[in-house]
Amino acid sequence: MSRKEIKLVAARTGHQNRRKNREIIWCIAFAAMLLLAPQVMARQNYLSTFETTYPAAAGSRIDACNLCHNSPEGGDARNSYGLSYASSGRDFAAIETADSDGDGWTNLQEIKSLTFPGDANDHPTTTPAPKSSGFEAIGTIAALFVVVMAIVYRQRKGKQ
Ligand SMILES: [Ca+2]
Repeated sequence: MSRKEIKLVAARTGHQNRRKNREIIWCIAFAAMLLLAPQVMARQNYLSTFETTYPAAAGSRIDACNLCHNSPEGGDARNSYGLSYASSGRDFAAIETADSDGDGWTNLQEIKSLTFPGDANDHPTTTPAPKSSGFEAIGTIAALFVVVMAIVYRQRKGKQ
């Protein structure tokens, strides 16, 4: 094999490796989006219903994933209010008179006061916690997309 042939084979191998890397990155990005999408979809469905049921709470600090989940990002275990909501057949009105977190305030009183009905440490007599936007999952997807695009851009630039 001549020196020219060796260089040609090396260039081809390098090109194939870069192509494989790019395919792997796209697969990881696609898998990540598939994993995160159902969480975001669930959040939007339930929160849309919540916003329709309680328009005054729409866009407030409790209009977020931790209305029903333990963390502001959602997707983790449900809190006591989320469990009540699930066991009611996903009917917010049916659990208005209940006190899901046992803090002495009904769920409806808490929602009207914009405190979390699934957090016993947050009720109408406490100082409101900082607002959670509930857009963390969307931010994560956007950040992941930017990182993947930066990697692809660097690989393309390095190829030229
Ligand atoms: Ca509470």
